[in-house]
Amino acid sequence: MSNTTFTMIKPDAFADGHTGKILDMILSAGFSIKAMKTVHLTQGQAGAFYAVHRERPFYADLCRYMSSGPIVAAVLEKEHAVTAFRELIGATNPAQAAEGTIRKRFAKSIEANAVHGSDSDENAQLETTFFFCQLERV
Ligand code: IDP
Ligand code: MG
Repeated sequence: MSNTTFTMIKPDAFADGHTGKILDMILSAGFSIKAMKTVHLTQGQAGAFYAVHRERPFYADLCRYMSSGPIVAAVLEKEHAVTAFRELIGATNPAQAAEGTIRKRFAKSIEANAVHGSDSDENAQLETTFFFCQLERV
């Protein structure tokens, strides 16, 4: 198991001023921040990041939403980071997210669900490389 994962504070949560509260929940849960930056993605960059979802009916909306305003991208460290962070953020659909999770507290909808969290060690590595090494060339 790797000890790092990748996260984004999505445009709705950033615009609503929840960045500080979300980072506080992340730090309080025992994660440390290894890298962090604010970025305003282009629609093309959002599309490249979510390419795995390109056949899904919500893909075009998702790319528009993720490029609608600034986000915070960060690399987090903790033991079993990927699974621990997925637990902290809660289910994709906030209606199904457990009490005490970030999405339960801050998500507005299944799309505008406040935060991203990698779903595997492999994707955590790919997503970190995408944001911190490749983004300017996408
Ligand atoms: P995850 O973020 O919990 O891993 P994914 O299935 O990987 O969920 O979907 C990526 C993102 O696409 C979600 O976080 C959400 O913003 C959006 N999304 C997922 N399912 C739907 C849907 O049914 N309608 C609209 N947007 C969706
Ligand atoms: Mg996912």
